[in-house]
Amino acid sequence: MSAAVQSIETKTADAEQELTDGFHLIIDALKLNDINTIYGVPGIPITDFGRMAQAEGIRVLSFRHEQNAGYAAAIAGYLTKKPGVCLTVSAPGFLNGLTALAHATTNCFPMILISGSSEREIVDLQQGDYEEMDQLAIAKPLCKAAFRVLHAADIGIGIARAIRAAVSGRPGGVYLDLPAKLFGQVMNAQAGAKSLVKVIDAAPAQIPAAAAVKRALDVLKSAKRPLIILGKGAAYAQADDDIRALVEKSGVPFLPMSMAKGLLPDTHTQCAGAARSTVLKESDVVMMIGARLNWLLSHGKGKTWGDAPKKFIQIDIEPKEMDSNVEIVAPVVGDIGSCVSALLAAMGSNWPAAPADWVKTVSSKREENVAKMAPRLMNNNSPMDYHGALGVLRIIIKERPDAILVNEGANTLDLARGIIDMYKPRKRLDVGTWGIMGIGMGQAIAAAIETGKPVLAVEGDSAFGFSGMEVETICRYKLPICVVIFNNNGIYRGTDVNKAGSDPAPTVFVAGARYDKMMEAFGGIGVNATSPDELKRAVNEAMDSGKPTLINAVIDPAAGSESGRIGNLNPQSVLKKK
Ligand SMILES: Cc1ncc(C[n+]2csc(CCOP(=O)(O)OP(=O)(O)O)c2C)c(N)n1
Ligand SMILES: [Mg+2]
Repeated sequence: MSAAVQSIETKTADAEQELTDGFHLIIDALKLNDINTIYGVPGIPITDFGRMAQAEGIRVLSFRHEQNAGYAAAIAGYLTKKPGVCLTVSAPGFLNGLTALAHATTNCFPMILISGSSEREIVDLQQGDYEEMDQLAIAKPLCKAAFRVLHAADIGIGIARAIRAAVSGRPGGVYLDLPAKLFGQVMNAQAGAKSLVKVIDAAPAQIPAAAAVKRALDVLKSAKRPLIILGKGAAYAQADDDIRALVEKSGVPFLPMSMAKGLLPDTHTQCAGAARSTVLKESDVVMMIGARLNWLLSHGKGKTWGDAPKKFIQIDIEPKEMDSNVEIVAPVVGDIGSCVSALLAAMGSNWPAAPADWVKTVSSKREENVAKMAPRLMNNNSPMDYHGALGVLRIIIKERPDAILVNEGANTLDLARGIIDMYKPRKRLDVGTWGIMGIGMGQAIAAAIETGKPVLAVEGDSAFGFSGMEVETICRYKLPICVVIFNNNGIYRGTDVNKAGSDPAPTVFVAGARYDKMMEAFGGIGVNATSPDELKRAVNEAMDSGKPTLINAVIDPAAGSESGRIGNLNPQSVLKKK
């Protein structure tokens, strides 16, 4: 090589070293803030970004549909208290991710949806650009905050704002719009490095007022029939030891909401899970910790809550949550960890025992219900009913309390929630506030990635269908996930008939489908299980091996009920009854 050529090459290399660009600044900003995993689907304008992020050591998990990547990011946020990141292409990919963003916001999970977008000048003049859409405007009503970055020098601030918005106060979804042009924008590397922001104390503690804490304890102390309700906000807080200490010091029966199961073991002597209707009806003071009085708790009023007057104490980070449905006599506003530790401290060392007659009433009811259920869980019928199949899964989770249980469906969800006891915090992931179908494979994948623990996904056959293609993703990344499909040939039941024509009824699927074959198509293990014994063997094998497995569990098509436990929410036609 001649000296002249060498000198030109060196000069070019020096010049390049002094430059950075949008691609690298985004990667550096994420890494600086300990965001090391991205869930997404590639395409214009983010394909190269994904490659570069992977090359720079970020784990980039490529899905088959953005909605599933979004659900993965949302639950990653819930499990880690860091925003889960979902990366999509413009318009259609963005829209596919948007359901997950809205779901994250509704469930208070920190998540950032990052979408590439088209040329601003063309989009704003509506001149028909490639995948033209005003994504920022569309995302805004569905998330906590939405930002767009136009200049490479603002990437650091843009990502810092997105992170802070997602995790501070009540967590939720954030949208970050990155136009295609931004990725290739160059700037001086030193100035670029300086423009990055490491977010300090992203979710600052919010300490409750001492007077609010005292008021809450005075109300709790006055109770004759107290109850504590734990919501997934309490599980999110990762204040597990203090929450357990508070519940145990009070001696008060506690009721875990679905994803709060395991915060204290469901087998704990104070757990009122199996006496739910009794405690809701008969309690006189209810302390809610990170739980909301929405439809899942019948809005805190009506038949479910009985006739006796009730006083509500509510612990929540969001002041607007108070009085949302009924009067809250003792609001305690702050982050759950700070509130629970303040309550514990103020309870002192001689907190009175919970009223013994009430504790006895609750535990007797619970024992009665558990005893009633026990024989139903031991049947070995073939085809299986829900109870026989769930009876064996219940034992498997008892023997493997570290495993993560993902659960969706109608009957498959409601019955599994009631039957499968959880023993550790944040081990049960499910459909959340909306009762959304489709979270299954995304949650299972993120749970395996974020925790490294084995995952058991218990899925209705309809529920599974919403994210079923991600079994390829599970096989590709060789994740320790065992999917069990409760195959009853349909939605709620597989027995409906269309009396008016030859099309199948809207709630039924192909009878006798073999979902296990789907897994085999991608090199995973597929099993067809027709009895609880077979199911038990197959699940244990999968959990031991850690190999991607899908078990088609054949359930009696007549076993379920319409809409599982929430059939009462279906509107009724007067005409139908004529
Ligand atoms: C996104 C979304 N679409 C539709 C529904 C309505 N839905 C509720 S449960 C359910 C499926 C229930 O069937 P399956 O998963 O097979 O459970 P099964 O009751 O049969 O055990 C559907 C479609 C929903 N909750 N979410
Ligand atoms: Mg079904």
